[in-house]
Amino acid sequence: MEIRHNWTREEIQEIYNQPLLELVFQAAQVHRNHHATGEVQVCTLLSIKTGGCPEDCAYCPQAARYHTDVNTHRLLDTNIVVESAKKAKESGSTRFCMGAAWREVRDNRDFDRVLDMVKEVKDMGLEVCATLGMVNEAQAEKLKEAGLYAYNHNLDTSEEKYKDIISTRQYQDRLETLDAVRSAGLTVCCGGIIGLGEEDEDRIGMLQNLANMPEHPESVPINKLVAVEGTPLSEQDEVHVFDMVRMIATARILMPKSMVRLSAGRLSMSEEGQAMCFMAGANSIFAGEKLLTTPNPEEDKDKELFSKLGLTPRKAYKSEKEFC
Ligand code: SAM
Ligand code: DTB
Ligand code: SF4
Repeated sequence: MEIRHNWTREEIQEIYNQPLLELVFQAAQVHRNHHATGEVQVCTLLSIKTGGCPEDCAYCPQAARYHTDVNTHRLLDTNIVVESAKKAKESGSTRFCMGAAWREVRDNRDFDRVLDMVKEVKDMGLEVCATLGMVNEAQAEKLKEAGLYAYNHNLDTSEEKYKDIISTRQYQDRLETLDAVRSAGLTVCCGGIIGLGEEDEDRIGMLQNLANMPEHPESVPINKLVAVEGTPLSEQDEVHVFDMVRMIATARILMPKSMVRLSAGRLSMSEEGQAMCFMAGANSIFAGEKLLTTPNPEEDKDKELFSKLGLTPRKAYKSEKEFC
């Protein structure tokens, strides 16, 4: 099947609103045609600079203006980051993602230190990803030169809903960073969150924006809100796991070759719920007991789940061409 970049709102609505099991069946078929089913990419996250962020993202425990009990810290020492990457590799991760609670990257010594971290982690044979807020093209190029493989920058929700969730920047700012990342030759990791109080229309709008990019993001993380006390969304009703399944399945059908990541929110999902997400085409997870600041399933639990489902971790830097 051809890879499309011209999906209409109506086509996506039709896919998304199908009876759930029909949708999962279709997504599983697309998944089989483009990926080695049973293979799941295992990624580890590390917050290299935590909290104190000037932005006001309503879901985020790291925004300085909300009173959350996140342990804030400045940029970690490079050797701590490298140690953590070593542990991640030993426990089977092939991708290491470093997150900083910055509004944007500045051309200062901290950025030079991040470039060193990227070099060292890349030399360990891990796919290195970073999520540092907004970047311009020159900064994206420096990251690429240092050996960065992917840059994470999410659209999070639809353009219409965005202003209800974040007031300190605009959707257009996100798109500009994504353009800079692409132009620098980095791979793009871009997805969003459900559970912000959005409508189905917003979910569909976000998926349309992702699927109609000139090149699909190589990774599409789908997060379920982890409601954190102190943030404006702390009292938000939890979304049903079937909504995650529906999002993942639709993303899989629209962007057949992308890695679709079952990201934040797994701790509140049953094994059966997660299995259904894998069936719907999710082929990547974050492993390790912590995401950036919130808990994630323990390593042993995930190993058990992989074993029960017969899933195996995917190799690093494996291209889909190897499958076809
Ligand atoms: N500061 C950078 C930025 O905003 O791009 C990078 C870090 S930020 C924490 C990365 C992504 O994590 C956000 O875009 C959002 O999708 C996700 N995220 C943050 N807090 C979350 C939460 N409480 N629950 C689920 N996902 C969350
Ligand atoms: C993404 O889409 N999800 C990850 C990663 N990209 C950086 C972050 C999830 C954060 C969940 C809340 C926390 O632990 O602070
Ligand atoms: Fe800052 Fe990123 Fe959190 Fe927004 S999501 S408050 S930009 S760390």
